[in-house]
Amino acid sequence: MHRIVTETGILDANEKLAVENRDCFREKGVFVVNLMSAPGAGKTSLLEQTILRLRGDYRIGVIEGDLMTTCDADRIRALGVPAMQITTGTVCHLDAQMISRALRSFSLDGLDLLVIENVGNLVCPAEFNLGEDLKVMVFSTVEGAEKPKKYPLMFHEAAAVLLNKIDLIPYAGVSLEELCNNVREVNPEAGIFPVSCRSGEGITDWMEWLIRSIEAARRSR
Ligand SMILES: Nc1nc2c(ncn2[C@@H]2O[C@H](COP(=O)(O)OP(=O)(O)OP(=O)(O)O)[C@@H](O)[C@H]2O)c(=O)[nH]1
Ligand SMILES: [Mg+2]
Repeated sequence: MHRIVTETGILDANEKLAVENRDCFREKGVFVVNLMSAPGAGKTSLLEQTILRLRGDYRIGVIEGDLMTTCDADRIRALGVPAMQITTGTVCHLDAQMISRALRSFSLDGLDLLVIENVGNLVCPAEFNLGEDLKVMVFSTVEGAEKPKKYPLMFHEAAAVLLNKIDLIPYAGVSLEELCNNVREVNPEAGIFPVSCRSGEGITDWMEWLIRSIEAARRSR
């Protein structure tokens, strides 16, 4: 009972800060994506593919969340995109307060799109709103078709689910059809995009979806 009360308090406090972050993003006119996945599913690889295709038309910024190291921010900066690394130490997700603090030193001025790459974790990040417009999930297909049913929260929260590493499906023996059906069962509304960040297969459909989402948000502001 006490544990439930405490968790509710933490999530309520987070929600208030997430609203403040959202107001800040709206004021600056920046569209914000919270990119989540289990460790190593391909978030940074997807970001690299996305940046290469989008950077001519949209000004992009990235906030990276990891327990340790600046590896991912370094990969993004190498593409000429401003990136800030948040290192959480032992905390397995980003929360709204971490983003609020990061915004004190990371300028949103002139940005069209901010992508926040969350800490690699299949559960906790989905519980914490950051003030984003959209949550997007990357899932590594080789982890198995049953995972959406076993770990439903992130699949449920995501507006789009990218099923990455489809180039490895022939070796992993996973049924893409079964995986898609399981994602649909957990989240009938989500956009589902089978992709390979290695070969580039399927990335065009994801890009079209993302651009449509950015433009729809712009029109509604
Ligand atoms: N074969 C194959 N490998 C991929 C693909 N996408 C990513 N990888 C590889 O998977 C590994 C992890 O990719 P990352 O992009 O670093 O994954 P991540 O989700 O950002 O990882 P964390 O930030 O540590 O959680 C790297 O070795 C990538 O090269 C893909 O589509 N196919
Ligand atoms: Mg990464």
